Amino acid sequence: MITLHYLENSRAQRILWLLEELGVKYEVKHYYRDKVTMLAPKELKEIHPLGKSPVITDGDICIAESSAIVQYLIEKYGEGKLMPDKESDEYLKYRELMHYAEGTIMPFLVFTLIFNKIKEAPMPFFIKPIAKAIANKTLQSFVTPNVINNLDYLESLLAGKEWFVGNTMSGVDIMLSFPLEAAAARTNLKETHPNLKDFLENIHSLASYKKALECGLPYAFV
Ligand SMILES: N[C@@H](CCC(=O)N[C@@H](CS)C(=O)NCC(=O)O)C(=O)O
Repeated sequence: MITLHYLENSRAQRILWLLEELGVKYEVKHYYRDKVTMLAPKELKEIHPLGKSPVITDGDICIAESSAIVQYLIEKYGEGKLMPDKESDEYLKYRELMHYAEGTIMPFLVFTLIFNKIKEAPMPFFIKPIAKAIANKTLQSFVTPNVINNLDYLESLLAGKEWFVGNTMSGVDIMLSFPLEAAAARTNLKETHPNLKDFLENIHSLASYKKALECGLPYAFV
């Protein structure tokens, strides 16, 4: 039996969506963030030493890292669905974007969160203007231009099409749902990146996505 270790308001939502899309039997174990630090509870470290979510167990197998989980589940249970043929050119794009979701776009979105938090963090009054200036400068000169560059790239991949790889839904769409939902929470995508906004509206209308929302814990990104 597959068990998904699911932390509230986390990347685990996309794994739940994948499990629903695959139509496999699974169970979900829920975890709650610390109300002050927002970190995961220590029980998650008993499942995997990193103590992050998502993590899945499947019999004796334990896998962390969303993209590794997505690939494992699709290859083991997908019966050919949700991934291109391994010999095709599309498979190369699929693999690239699988790595890209957590390896490139996510770090810039996390930097955005961290530098905005620094601006609001409690600190001695005489340090606050300096910390704020450094945070603003880093956001303006490095972080935000990179977020825009990545959103522009993804927007271009969806020109005239519904899914990121080929013309059918794949694991890449599932992987990219989280960074795009995180970006949409801060940006008016309808104005800046309409293809990405349409993509989000499309996936949010799927029965599998709606069922996953029902089975999970609060997910503030939708
Ligand atoms: N690259 C990892 C990131 C895992 C991760 O950082 N998960 C966050 C939730 S979205 C987490 O567990 N945060 C709680 C913490 O850091 O204590 C993945 O894609 O699975």
